[in-house]
Amino acid sequence: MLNAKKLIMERRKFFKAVGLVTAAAYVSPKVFGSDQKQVKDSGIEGVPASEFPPLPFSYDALEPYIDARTMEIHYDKHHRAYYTNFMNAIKGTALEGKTLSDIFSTISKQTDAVRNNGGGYYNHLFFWRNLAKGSSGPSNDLSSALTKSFGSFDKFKEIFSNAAKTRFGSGWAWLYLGGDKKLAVASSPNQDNSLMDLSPFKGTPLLGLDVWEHAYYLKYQNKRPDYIEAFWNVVNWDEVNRRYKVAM
Ligand code: MN3
Repeated sequence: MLNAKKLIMERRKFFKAVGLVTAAAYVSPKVFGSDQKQVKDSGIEGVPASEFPPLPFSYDALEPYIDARTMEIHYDKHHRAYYTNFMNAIKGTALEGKTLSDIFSTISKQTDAVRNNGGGYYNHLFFWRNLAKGSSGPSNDLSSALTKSFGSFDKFKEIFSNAAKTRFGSGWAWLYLGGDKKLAVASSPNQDNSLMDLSPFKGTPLLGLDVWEHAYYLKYQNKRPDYIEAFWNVVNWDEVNRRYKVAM
């Protein structure tokens, strides 16, 4: 496990590699996707980090909802493997140096290795930022939009939870902002996401939940609904609010 000092240093390297570089490389909104919708960058859709980015919290930060052992394996084995395999898959190709947004916008033309590992790399970066303990809740703006789209906040949670529960096999549940600026919920198989040109639903992801068994099996075994219920205790609403604001 990383000690505090190491974690801070890793974090600095990460912001240097991802935050600043991508902010500079990605000033204007990108147009992509078959429906030519504008999706604004929020930092992690930029050029892949040159080093594997650190986890933004300690392994035990989300206990008891997500246990330390699961976090360690999920981050250090699964996420790291997606990162390494993705970097190897784009090395020496025309994709090297391109933003993740650009790569995802032509993913139907790329290899399965790029699609699965690129998706896995991005989705987990996204997921870690989605998680925190003790965040407040949706902002007034997001809260109004959730009520408008789903009827109420509780109804949104129910719809999102159902999308996560009913995703057959491995995949993700998403809250995303469509090109029409309306909120919607959907689930994707494997490591696909709403930034990919081949996704049946497209838009800016705001909240994602990993429902691969590796995300919960050690603690919850076959009880995926219990893991989904626990997830609501560790949603980083500050990040969801921030992404919503940027995307709007
Ligand atoms: Mn995972």
